[in-house]
Amino acid sequence: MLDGKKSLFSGMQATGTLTLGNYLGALKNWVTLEEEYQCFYCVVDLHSITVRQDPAELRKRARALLTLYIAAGLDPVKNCIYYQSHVSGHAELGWILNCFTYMGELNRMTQFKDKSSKHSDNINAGLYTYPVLMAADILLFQSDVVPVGSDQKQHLEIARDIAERFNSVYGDVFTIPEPYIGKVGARIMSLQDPEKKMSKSDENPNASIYLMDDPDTIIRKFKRAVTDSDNQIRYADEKPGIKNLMDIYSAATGKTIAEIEKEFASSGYGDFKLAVGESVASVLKPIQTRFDELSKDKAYIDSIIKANAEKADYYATKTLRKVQKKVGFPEKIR
Ligand code: ATP
Ligand code: LTN
Repeated sequence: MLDGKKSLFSGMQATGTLTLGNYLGALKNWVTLEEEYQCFYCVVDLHSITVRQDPAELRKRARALLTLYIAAGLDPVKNCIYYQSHVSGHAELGWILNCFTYMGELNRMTQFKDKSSKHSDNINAGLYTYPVLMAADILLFQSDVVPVGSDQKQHLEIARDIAERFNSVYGDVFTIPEPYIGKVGARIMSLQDPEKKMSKSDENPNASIYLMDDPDTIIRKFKRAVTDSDNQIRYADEKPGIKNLMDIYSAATGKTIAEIEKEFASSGYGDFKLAVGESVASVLKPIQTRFDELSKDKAYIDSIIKANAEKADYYATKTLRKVQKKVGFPEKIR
């Protein structure tokens, strides 16, 4: 809770171009939550450097991501949209929480295992303690809910464990956050390997739909999507490719799986793939147009970055002061 309103935090890394998975699994849900919650949406650039980045490229992508949050429909006055690196409380609370996290807990994190096998030349301590910084992000804003895709569930659990551990020593300092995982689109799979999640860091561009892909590219990628050979549009675990396309179509059109099965009862994969492609292209079109307009308005985006960093810093500092006092740091003489 913050100022009597339920609070919400979420973030994305500027590690690549956002995919349809990021949109359907996270961003799309975010837009519906701004009335009910005090919302903080962060571009988590501190997290991004757990993998080596080109500095100019990171800065560019981070700004594009922040702009995309707005283009996707987040009102930057109602929602606090900002860069993690502009609010030093994230790193400061992260350090304190490191001292309340066990190595055994971190050893169990699947994202660490995945990322360290992908980046075996750079298994750094930041990659290992990533979930602690993520816990700090969430707890800094006394977040009640955290909307994420299902791959982040394990990180949410550790954030709750850390908060409960801290509270059990020092009293009720942190709100215990709940994950908010949308019903449709929580796990969009790769178009080339439907056993794997669609990911912005996938090397194969045909595996992902990027939010900035033009309609022809989108339709072509869906046409090439890996499916099976029985040519029936049926939602079943043994048909992961078709299941994924049905999930995407459902999230893009609002139709239920039963409605989709009925609609395509007498169609083949070709027609279905085309319909999925067209529905996705039409969902993305207005976001792309808005993104292009916003990107040209440097002064407007700068004003949002400045105002929201101040707002986020205000709330972050409030929690941080409380935590510093609890753990026994001396008060600053002002
Ligand atoms: P990376 O490839 O760099 O690990 P990513 O594509 O997995 O990135 P993140 O930045 O880790 O994306 O995630 C941003 C948000 O999007 C998170 O809430 C995450 O759960 C959600 N998300 C990511 N991929 C998917 C997906 N395939 N389906 C649904 N949600 C997803
Ligand atoms: N780990 C998340 C990004 C992230 C996040 C957060 C999400 C960092 N801090 C706090 C929700 C809340 C990811 O990789 N998707």
